[in-house]
Amino acid sequence: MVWKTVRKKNCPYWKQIPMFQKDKLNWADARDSCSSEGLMLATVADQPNEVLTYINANDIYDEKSFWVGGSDIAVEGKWIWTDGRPFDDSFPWRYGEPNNAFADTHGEDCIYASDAYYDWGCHHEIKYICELAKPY
Ligand SMILES: [Ca+2]
Ligand SMILES: [Ca+2]
Repeated sequence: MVWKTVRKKNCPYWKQIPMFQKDKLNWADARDSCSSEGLMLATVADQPNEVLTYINANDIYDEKSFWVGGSDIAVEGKWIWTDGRPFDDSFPWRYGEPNNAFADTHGEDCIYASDAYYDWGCHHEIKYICELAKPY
């Protein structure tokens, strides 16, 4: 995951932060929204716990649920990142997740970050995290 480098006003230090987006979109529209700005829906494979820590340690927004770039849309139960990488066995899913709830209707094929990671129906509209598409 490539984080945006920012510096707060009057702060001498640059720091790396995830790019949290405030608008609420379904997963596919969130992915397209990131793409339209030359970004990618965030692949948090390398720093999953750092992202959770950031969400929960910072007063980002009231509702702390954000789409990130992974899904099992193609093959149920086979989670892959939008950059094509598979999920590690050690990925910090919430206990009991992913559970593909509502499997008889829409199922849960997209992943969001909150206090942990959950699968959820891709049609829900929530905030999301983009990342830079390439290192710089
Ligand atoms: Ca699923
Ligand atoms: Ca779930």
